[in-house]
Parts: sequence; structure tokens; C-alpha cells
Amino acid sequence: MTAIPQERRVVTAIPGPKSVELQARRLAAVAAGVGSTLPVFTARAGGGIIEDVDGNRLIDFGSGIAVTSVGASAEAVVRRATAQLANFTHTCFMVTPYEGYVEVCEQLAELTPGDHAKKSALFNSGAEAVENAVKIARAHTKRTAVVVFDHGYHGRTNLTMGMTAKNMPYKQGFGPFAPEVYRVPVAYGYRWPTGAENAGAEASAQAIDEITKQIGAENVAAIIIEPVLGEGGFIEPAKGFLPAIAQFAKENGIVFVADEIQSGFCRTGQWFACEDEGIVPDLITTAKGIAGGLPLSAVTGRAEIMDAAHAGGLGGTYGGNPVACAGALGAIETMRELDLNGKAKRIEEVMKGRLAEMQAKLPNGSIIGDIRGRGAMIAIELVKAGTKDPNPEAAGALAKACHAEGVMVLTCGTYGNVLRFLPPLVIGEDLLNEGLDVIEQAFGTL
Ligand code: PLZ
Repeated sequence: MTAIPQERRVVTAIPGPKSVELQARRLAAVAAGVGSTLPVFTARAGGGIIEDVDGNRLIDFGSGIAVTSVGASAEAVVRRATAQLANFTHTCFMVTPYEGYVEVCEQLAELTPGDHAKKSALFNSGAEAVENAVKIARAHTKRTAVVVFDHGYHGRTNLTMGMTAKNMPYKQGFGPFAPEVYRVPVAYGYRWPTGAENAGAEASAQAIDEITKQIGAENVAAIIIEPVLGEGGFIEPAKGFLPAIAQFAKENGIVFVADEIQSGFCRTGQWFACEDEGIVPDLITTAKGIAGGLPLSAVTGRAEIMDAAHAGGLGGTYGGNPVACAGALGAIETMRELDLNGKAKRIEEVMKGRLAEMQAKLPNGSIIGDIRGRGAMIAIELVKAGTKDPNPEAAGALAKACHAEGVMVLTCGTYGNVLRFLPPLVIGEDLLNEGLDVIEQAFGTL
């Protein structure tokens, strides 16, 4: 397979005629509940480019929601997964095991924070990893309550829907949800009533007060938080918040779980985002970037906690599929070889620099209320000029204008007013800047 030229090319309307035809077939055959940000059908993808069936080449600022950090057809992923496909596709690790699964768990033990003894269990999706982290924490603590946070996102299965903060589109009409899930405040600096500088201390005090008074710390099995809250709007909890919560968990025998499904594996310029404040979680959930686009997820953590579930208590037919494990080993090899943490940091520098310039110089730049994120997980929060009122219309219009010009961007946020950028970490700097040019021009269309 030839490498995809790393250049933006718009040769038809977006979506083009072939995509429109495929979309008509899709609407007849695929359930309406499954949406797509942009109904442009993919022919191939790699590096920083998605090529569609009409020959358009889009700059990829989405990575399939933070998945293809190494690109969508990374050499090492393709090589290892192809070799594994030719050997065997599946045995079920619970029936007859294979080395790739063990090797991924060894890598996870090495790469995740902390030098304590660690073990892992592998699954297929992020939601499944979160579900299993809760099972493991409950087995270990013999307690039931689970604490999650405002603006948090953890998945679409029944338990993880209940753990997810935002109603539309994730939860509406799909209840009842699992019991014993409690939501507490998070230090959302930009929107904290007394200012970002107070958010860490005040929000952690409020959260801890609610846990102790409303739930009882002795009933809490796990506290689960995304070190950078993804779907909720790329919210970096204000400094001091995560350490205070982690310390509280430690003092009360509560399992502290970092959901690094979106923020992990070099995305923020560290192997894991929680490293920035020196946090060592008891358990970490990973997925997305771990396997270069193949479905794989994991729970990794302290050996004595991971071993709390009885033999046979964890698993699933496909968990840790051998092809997905081979893909993960290829993705991790690529991250190490190309220093993708370094690349993510450079992406942050370029993006934040350009976005700050836009905020300062564009006639409507003041609708950029906040520029935030780390590494290649960067976002702008859009507001009505001169206020902090959310401006989801501007986020939607900017995304649409970018799509029309061949730049794939995504929105997020509890208020739908955040435009987020998640380029593959292997994207070239020219493409990165060209994507930013298009974003800048999009402001002119508002
Ligand atoms: N935890 C932190 O970001 C997935 C969801 C997209 P799955 N985020 C993208 C959508 O609209 O479905 C995610 C996450 C965090 C858990 C999950 C869930 O991972 O692999 O989608 O199950």
C-alpha cells in the first residue's frame, strides 16, 4: 500500500457525490441512533490525512476521537497485526492464552506511573475497562459506592452511562441507570465562581465534603476521574484538585481510578496525563490510543487490588484479542521510536501559539473565552462576546466551515461550545499549520 500524500485536497463539495450515495445506503441500513460528525466516507487514512471515496484529502484534527495517535495505518501496527492475523485470529485468552496479551500487560506495568507491583486485565472498549475497574474496586474494598465528577464521561453501557454527566445525547431515554453512582464537583477553572485560582482548593473541599456527608467515605469503593476531562470539554482540573482527591482516597481506603482512555498514551505529552501533578493512581483505565486503531482496552493497577477478583471473575470472549494486542505492541513501539510525547508537546506549542494569536487579533477573537489542554489535546471554549455565556452555535458553525474546507475537527463540552483538536501525534508541522490557517479563516465566516 502506498503512503497517502500528506496534503489537503478538496476536489468536490464535502461530502462529495460518492459519499452522498453511500450516506443514502447508510440511512436505509444503519440504525438512526448511530450518528456521524461528517458523513464523508473514508477510503484510506494515515499520518495526518483522511482520504475520502471522492478523492478529497482532509487534514485530521480528530484521530477518530483520540485513537489514531500513531496514524491510522502506522507501519509497525500494520506489520505486527498482519503477521498475527496470518498466525491466528483468536483462541480466547480464557481458553488457551498467548504471549501478546502478556506482553501488553508487561508494557502497561512499565509505562504507567508508580514503581509498585502492577497487573493488568485486557478488554475491548473503554466502557468495558471502566466497568471492570469498578468490579475490581468493589471486590477489593467490599464496598459499593462509586464517585464520579461533573462533566465526566465514561461510556455508553448501563453502568458507564450512569457515570457519565451529560444527558443528551448519551443518556436521554435509556434509563434506569445503575445505583450507587454519585457525582461531585470538579475544579473547572474557567467557570469556577470565585476564579480559576481558587478552583482547586474550593472544588476539592466541596467534593470531599459531599462524599463524607452524603455518601460516607467508608462506603466508597472507587473515585473515578479523567485527569483531563475529555467529552466534558477538555477541562484540566485546576492545580491541586487531583492531588487532594487522590490523598483523600488514600486516607480512606478508596480505590483512586484515573480514566486515561482519552488522555493516555502520549496524547498530552506524557505517557499518562496524571503524571503532570505526580499522581500515582491505584488503577488506570486505558483504551483508544493504546492499539493504533484496533479495539483494545485495559485496567492496570496495584497487583493486590487487581488480584482481588476471584479466578474467572473477569474476562470476556474477545478481551485482549491477539490481533489487537499485536497492534498495541506496534503502537507502543512507534510511540517510543518517534518520541510521540515530544511531538505532542510541540503540537501544543504550535497550536496554543496560533490560537492565542487568533484570540488577540481576529475581529471576533473575543468569542474564544478559553484556550486550554495539553499536548495534542487542545481546545477552545467559545462564548458570546464580552460574556462567559456558552456559544454552541459558534462551535458548530466553525466546525462546519472547517469541514467544508477539508479539516476534520470535533466539538465537545457539556454546553456543546468547545471546539477540540486531537491530531494524530505523527502529523507533519506543515499540515498542522495549514489546519490552523483553515480554522482562522473559519472565524471570518461567522
Ligand atoms: N472514558 C475518558 O473518552 C470515550 C466517546 C465518543 P469507548 N470517548 C469517546 C462517543 O460519543 O461514544 C471514552 C472516554 C473516556 C471512557 C470512554 C468510553 O470508551 O471505547 O467509547 O467505550
